[in-house]
Parts: sequence; structure tokens; C-alpha cells
Amino acid sequence: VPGGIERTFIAVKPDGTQRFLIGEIIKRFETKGYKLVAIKAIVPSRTLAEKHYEDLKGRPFFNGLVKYMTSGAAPVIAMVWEGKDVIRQGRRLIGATNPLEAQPGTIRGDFCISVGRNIIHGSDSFESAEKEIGLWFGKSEVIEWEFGNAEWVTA
Ligand code: DGT
Ligand code: DGI
Repeated sequence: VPGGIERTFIAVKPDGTQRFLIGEIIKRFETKGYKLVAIKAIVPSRTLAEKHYEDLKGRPFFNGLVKYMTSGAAPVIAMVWEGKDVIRQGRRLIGATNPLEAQPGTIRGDFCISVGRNIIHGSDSFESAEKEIGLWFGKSEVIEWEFGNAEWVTA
């Protein structure tokens, strides 16, 4: 439901971790007004990465994408963020998949130049958010908590 409280899966990819962008990315979601309800550093298995990207199976870049996500050269920082319209707003904060089309001011627009090293992932729909949160996190890893200042963020 647009306007509703949603959860989305956001991941800093290994290139974002290598480039010291974890804090910057967390800061953008946090200062926007979203609530971090789960986070972990993880080197995904091949199975997890392939399930995560199953829609892209058959694309010429699929194997390279899975290899880059699973290499272990740096962990993926997997997160769940919660708040009003966070799925669509998250995609807006992230910017277009291809950094050439990502507007300056967006995460990809500000910090990367290559679609194959675009530093961050964000769920693109309610359905993919549900699927991805379930793939990357167990139920007990997602923490329910309330902002003390909620009325100053949402009205
Ligand atoms: P999303 O939001 O993660 O589902 O991705 P979209 O909606 O931005 O893009 P989608 O699902 O239509 O296409 C998947 C990815 O595949 C997209 O990021 C760009 C890439 N892609 C799409 N068409 C082509 C193509 O013809 N050639 C290549 N190399 N890549 C393509
Ligand atoms: O949800 P997004 O990450 O914005 O984009 P997506 O789900 O369409 O694609 C997933 C990832 O696949 C994307 O972040 C980077 C990679 N990718 C997409 N298109 C290409 C690509 N990688 C390469 N090397 N070349 C592509 O054309």
C-alpha cells in the first residue's frame, strides 16, 4: 500500500564495502527517516546469490554478478530498513541501475561509474522485498523497535 509502513532489503555490495561506503549508505537511509531493523556482514553462498538474482539467470552478466557477490574479497552488508514508502523511496535514494543514468545526489549517481560495480542493491517491489528479506534473514534477526521521536519524522 503506497504511504504505508514497509520493509525493504538493502545490501552494500562487496565493492561498496571495499570502497568504505558502508557508513555513507547507512547515513543516507538513517537521515532520511528510516529505521534499521536488521543488519549483518555476510559472504553469501553461491546458492543464496543465485536465488537472490534468479530473475537475471540467463543474462550474459549473471555468472560474473554471482562471482562478484560471493568472492569473499569483502562481505556484503545486508540490511532491512523500515518506514513509510521505504521500498520506492529506497530505490530513489539508490538511483538508476546504470550509473550513467543515475542522477547526482543519488547513491549510485554520487559514488560509482560502472553497472557491474554499482555498490548497492535495493528491492524493487513489495514482492521482491518479501522474498529477499526471507532469503537473507531469519525471523529472529529482524528487530521490532520504535523511534522515540517518531512524531517528528512521520505525521
Ligand atoms: P530491478 O529493479 O532490480 O528489477 O531491475 P530493473 O527493473 O532496473 O531492470 P530489469 O529487471 O528490467 O532488468 C534487469 C537488469 O538487466 C537491468 O539492471 C539491466 C540489465 N539489462 C536489461 N536489459 C539488458 C540488456 O539488453 N543487456 C544487458 N547487458 N543488460 C540488460
Ligand atoms: O536492482 P538493480 O540492482 O538496480 O538492478 P537489476 O536487478 O536489474 O540488476 C541487478 C544487478 O545486476 C545490478 O545491480 C548490476 C548487475 N547488472 C545489471 N545489468 C548489468 C549488470 N551487470 C553488468 N555487468 N552488466 C549489465 O548490463
